[in-house]
Amino acid sequence: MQEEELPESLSGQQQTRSFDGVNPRAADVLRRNGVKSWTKPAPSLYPHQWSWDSAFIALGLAHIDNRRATNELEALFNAQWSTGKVPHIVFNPEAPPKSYFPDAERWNSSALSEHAPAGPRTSGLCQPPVHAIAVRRIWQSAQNKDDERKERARAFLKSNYGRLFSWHRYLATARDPEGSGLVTIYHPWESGTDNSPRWDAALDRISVGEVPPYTRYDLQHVTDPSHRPTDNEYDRFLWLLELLKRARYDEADIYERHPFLVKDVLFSAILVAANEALLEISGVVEAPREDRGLIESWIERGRAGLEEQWDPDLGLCLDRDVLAGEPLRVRTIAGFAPLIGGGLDRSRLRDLLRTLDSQEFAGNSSLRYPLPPSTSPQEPGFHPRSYWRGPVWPVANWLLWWSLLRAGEEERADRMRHETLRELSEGGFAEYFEPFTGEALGSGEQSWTAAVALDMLAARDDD
Ligand code: 9WN
Repeated sequence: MQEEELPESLSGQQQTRSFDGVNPRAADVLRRNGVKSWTKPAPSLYPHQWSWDSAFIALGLAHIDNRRATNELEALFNAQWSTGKVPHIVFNPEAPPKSYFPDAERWNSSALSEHAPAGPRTSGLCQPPVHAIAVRRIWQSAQNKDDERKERARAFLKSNYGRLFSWHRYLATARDPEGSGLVTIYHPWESGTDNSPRWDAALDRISVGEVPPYTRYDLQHVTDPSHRPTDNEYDRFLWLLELLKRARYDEADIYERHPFLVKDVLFSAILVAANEALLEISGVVEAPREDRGLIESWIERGRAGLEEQWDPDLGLCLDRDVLAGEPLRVRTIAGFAPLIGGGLDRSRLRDLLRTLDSQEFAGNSSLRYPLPPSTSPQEPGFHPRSYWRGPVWPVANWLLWWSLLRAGEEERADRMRHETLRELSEGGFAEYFEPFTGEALGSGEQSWTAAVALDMLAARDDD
């Protein structure tokens, strides 16, 4: 890769530098974390396959090894439930004992639900649907390769389109019985932003019952356990899991009595963007016309649902607590959901950019790099070192960077890309970063961090 020029708006402030070393280092992380046909999110903290991690990993792998990228997603979709749900964890039977909790035994999915796959053991939850976006990247990156690789990519799209479609249909129906365009989550783990203050109010309302005894193994893999979710939060997480098991993971039952039902705007916006990708994929595979009509209607409904959740005072989009019938008024990166959902008019785009550039997010003058903290430093629930309560997460930067590009905001997108790569080239491929110091936190050698770096680096060559 060539020496990279800074975007014009940055050139006065910093010296031109190159990210030459980032690509091979990122590729090495993915190689080292590789297990047979899929990739661990991190060397020891996360020894199984995680759903949205795998989607980001495939997005990065698409630039260096298309076959590994397709294998990654196929391994995940081999564990899809018959309802269409793609589980948030597929357990690795060869993971060391006592390495991650809750384990397959605790979820007990296949014994409790006829919809769980009989083979691979899985959790009973799901995570944001980045997968179709990764599949489209696999297709795009094969376009400048030889005919054989193009054909292989087409065959991959054809054999996986049905799985993607049923995954999105599950989200549009079982997870949105109201037809609101917004996805309901049953557990903070489904949001991917586990202990973000987004969920504090909804979790506080829950009275925790008897949770069977458990030992947390996550705390032994991190340098400072106080950054991980607290024991109090874990009790709530585990209590919700018990309730899902009592409902035998039955959607209607869960919807009737589960105490945590939240319309997650970030999840919903990713679904809208993924539906745009699916629409394109449906064209490549010549899917039935009815499918295309349905996907288009999901996109439209999703955008309308996000618009309903707009808070003009905060200049952000808010999650909605279904049971309390109220928006969850917390300023986090999830509030930029409409940018990710796309299709915005100029004035809504302007509103969102104003918030993004403000002191509340990337414009905060104390930041080490002008990158949005996961929670605004002006929120009472902000914590600069705690999981999703303030640190900068490179995958979140990727989502915003990619969405800014789609919105035609190239200069801002370039800045986001450049600053993310700068942070990674200086701090390594950590799980997340302290926003004011840039200190690398959480697990080191996090796969999706390496993967988004690969995708950002490739943007200069491919786009
Ligand atoms: C629970 C794997 C996953 C990510 C999530 C992140 C974290 C798990 C945990 O790690 O969640 O699913 O144990 O904290 O919050 O986004 O997919 O990297």
